[in-house]
Formats: sequence, C-alpha cells, structure tokens
Amino acid sequence: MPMTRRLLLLTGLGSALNVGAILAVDRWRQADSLAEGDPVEATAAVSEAEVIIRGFQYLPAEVTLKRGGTITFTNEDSTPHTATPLDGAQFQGTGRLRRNESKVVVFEVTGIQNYFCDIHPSMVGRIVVVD
Ligand SMILES: [Cu+2]
Repeated sequence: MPMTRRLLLLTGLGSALNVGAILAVDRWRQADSLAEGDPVEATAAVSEAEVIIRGFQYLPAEVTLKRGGTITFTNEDSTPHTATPLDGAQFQGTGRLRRNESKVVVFEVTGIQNYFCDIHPSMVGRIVVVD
C-alpha cells in the first residue's frame, strides 16, 4: 500500500534527522561542558555498547545508554543464557543465547532497565537509558 510505504519513508527520515540532531546536540554539550571543565557527564552515555556474558556474569553489569541506542549481548559461556527484562523493564529480551550467539537489543524507553537470566536468575544486569 502506498500510504504504508510513505509512512515508513517518513519514519526512516525522522530517525535520520533525529540522529543528526542528537549528534549535533552532543557536540554542543561536549563543547559547553569542556568550557565548564566537566566533560565526564557528556561522554558517559553511549549509543552502542556490548555486553559479554561470561562466567555467569554480564560484563559490564551496568551500561549507561542513550535512548534509542543498542546493546549487543554475546554469550561466551558454553551454557545458554538470556537477558530478560526484570521489574517491568521495557525492552525486548534476547531469548536464549547459545554459545557464541549474539543479539542486538534496542532500548527505546528511558529509565533503569534491569534484566536477568531466566535460566540462572541470580545473574542480573542493568541498562540505564537516558535522553
Ligand atoms: Cu544464564
């Protein structure tokens, strides 16, 4: 349907514009923060990060991510693991990852997104999503 196609095109364009705007704002923020002598906060949140699952741990156990950013979860254990939303966390879990399997997860909702392994519930991690 042409209407659907047009909506998809607009959505794609919107994303591209947003990314550009975010990058521009980040540059502005960094310049501003450097002037104030406080570059730490400006560089804390990332748009992409990796979490390695190794030795029944998420490494790193906490990541600060920009909204709309992605985490690539990779399981390096021979045992299967998951990264499953906990405490009402809002993101799509990885499902079961076997050895050397990866899954890219998008985080669209700001806030503290806790997760755990639903096979080994003592395994916990956290993604802090910020604007
Ligand atoms: Cu596990």
